[in-house]
Amino acid sequence: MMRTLFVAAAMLALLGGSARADDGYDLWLRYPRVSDPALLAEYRAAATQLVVGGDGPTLRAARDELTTALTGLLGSAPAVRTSVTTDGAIVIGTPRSSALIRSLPIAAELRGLGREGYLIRSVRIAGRRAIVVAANEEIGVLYGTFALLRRFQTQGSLRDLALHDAPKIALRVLDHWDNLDGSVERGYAGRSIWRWDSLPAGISPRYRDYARANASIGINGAVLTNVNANARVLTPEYLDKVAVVANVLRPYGIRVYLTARFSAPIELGGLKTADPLDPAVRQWWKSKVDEIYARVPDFGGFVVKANSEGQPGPQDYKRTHADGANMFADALTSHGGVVMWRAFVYSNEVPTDRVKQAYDEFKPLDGSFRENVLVQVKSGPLDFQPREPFHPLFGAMPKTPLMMEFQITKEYLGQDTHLVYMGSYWEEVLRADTYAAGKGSTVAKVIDGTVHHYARTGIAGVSNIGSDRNWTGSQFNEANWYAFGRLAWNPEGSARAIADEWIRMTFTNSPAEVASIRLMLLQSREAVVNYMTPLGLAHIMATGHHYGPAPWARLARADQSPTYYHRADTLGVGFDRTATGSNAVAQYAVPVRDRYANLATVPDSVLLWFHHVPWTYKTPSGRTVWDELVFRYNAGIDTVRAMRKTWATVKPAVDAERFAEVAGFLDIQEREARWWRDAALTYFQQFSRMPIPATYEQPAHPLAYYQRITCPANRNKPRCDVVP
Ligand code: BDP
Repeated sequence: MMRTLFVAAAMLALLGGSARADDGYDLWLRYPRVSDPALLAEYRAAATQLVVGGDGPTLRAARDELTTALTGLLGSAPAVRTSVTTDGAIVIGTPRSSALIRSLPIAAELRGLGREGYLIRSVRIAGRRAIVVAANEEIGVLYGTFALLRRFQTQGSLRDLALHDAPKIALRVLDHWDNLDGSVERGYAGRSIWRWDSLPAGISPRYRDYARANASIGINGAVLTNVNANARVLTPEYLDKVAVVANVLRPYGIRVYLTARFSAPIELGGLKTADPLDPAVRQWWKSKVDEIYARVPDFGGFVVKANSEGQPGPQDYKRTHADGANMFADALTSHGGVVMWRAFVYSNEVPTDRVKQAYDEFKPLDGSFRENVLVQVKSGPLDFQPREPFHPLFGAMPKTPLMMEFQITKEYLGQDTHLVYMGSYWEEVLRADTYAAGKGSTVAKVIDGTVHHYARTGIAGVSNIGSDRNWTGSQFNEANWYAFGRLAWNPEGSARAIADEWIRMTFTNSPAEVASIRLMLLQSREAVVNYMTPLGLAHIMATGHHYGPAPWARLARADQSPTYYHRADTLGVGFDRTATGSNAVAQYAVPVRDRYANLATVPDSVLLWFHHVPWTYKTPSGRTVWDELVFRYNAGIDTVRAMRKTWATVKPAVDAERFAEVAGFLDIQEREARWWRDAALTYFQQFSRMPIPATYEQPAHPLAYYQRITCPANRNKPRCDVVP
């Protein structure tokens, strides 16, 4: 009996697909067979035929995806027909591509959905039951197709469907920090997916799968190259390669963008200057842009990092960021291209708090940018720390479209190995209230254009994608790619709901396991904040690779030094950014400013970001700052331990390969969380001179031990040598 049961269970697992071996390559587009028999029967009945009205490349992509997906989910593909002949048809198309779609009473609803929106409706066509996926343009149909598939994948009901949706942000792009030599700056998932050496002849099958994954979450732009740009990508040789990539991505609604190196007119054009007001320079860029559009007619435009971290820029010629951005804008405008001009600028020669510099430079330029410029602002004013307050530029530039820059690749949050769900992070930033136009002026509403009526809107995510089989360096990092796309589509979306979708599509629909994995995801962000930088600490990571703790580091440049950021001394800890200090807090609108500036109202999550307080200062919990630090570091570890336990419980529902990888990484995460705690606490204890209460684990080693641990400078996989 036992044996029969076991065999039956094994067979079921095989047939059901829920536990098949998997390396993560398929992301959330796995399409395993629906295991619940009743649901399977219902879904099969709803998908007997596929009627595709039209034959454009994007509609073909939708058809192919439906065929692949339904074959996987239901066991066989629906018959492709030109008209509805039985119950259970899925009909896709646009009013232009399909007379059938034109004949349906959906014109009014479609009108409000724009170029990329879609509707999904249960209808009767000549008396037969059908589901219609319709949109104004083919790309909307593709997005609608993925939305319908999401229903199947998450085991939602297909009855009486009446859905419609459209993106709230126009430009939803991934920024690849990929170099032409195949390396990836801050990439932890192997090499670049762009195989420049084999292009243009060699087209990796990955390009199409990348495009499918992006289209499934609504990403419509890809910046192929690093912000620390190499002018070579603008040479004819490379533009031919770029054109081939663009051709593969185009049917999936993805436009290609490039980073423009400001000094390219000198490096490639042989000019003596790159002054943005020099007519020869302007002409050079104009011709270059024309050359690009001749190969890539829907080229998106440029992303520019200028006068930041040693990159050339307009200030080299005593011109402003606006002069620089406008030069590119003028070259691009007749083609419909845009400039994404980055606001990530700081200089150690400017004797002011680094977090103030972007605002100081850009705020006065509000109103002086061309219509096709977006200023791209990082989520926080420093640099993608585990937690920062939102960037004060959001809400401060009513006349300049600001776009969000999130970092998916987790440079400062455990990179490939630590499980950290960024959905929670981004939700926190997007929901923060800037008060720019009164209460409710959230960051989400600033970047979606509601608050200042921006004519253009955009959001960028610094990609975590590489050549690894699982694309992103770990199974759970895939969730961050997914969450970025979903929040880019709707910045008011819920991180929790997005987590649920991802889990159901990526791991299992079984409610208990969905709940367990969701718990892990939703706990993970606060955990990493706790074990790395609690209470508003920031930038105490090791220098260079930013992996692991080094609060003791003091570099030649103060503005890159951990000691500059935490300011620990025997009197206390934290960076005074109130009026008695750098006064960075004054960059926020009232009442945000007052809330942060006042010790009585500042949330303890950003206490040490804004205030320098004595070690004995009482936090809202009643504990001193020192005791609270001890408490938080330990709480972070406890959460990781709990995540490990939870993961162990989902073993039966997850294939062995992915289960083992995640379990292995959680083990590393726990060890490294302890490393973080012990290194940080032994270091800060020199100043606080207060004990770690005996109820807590005590650091295993003296401070000097932690200071000796090194990681490879170019850390892209190998582990740091001795992690206790
Ligand atoms: C920092 C990274 C660096 C990037 C820079 C940027 O450490 O590699 O070049 O940001 O965004 O986070 O330009």
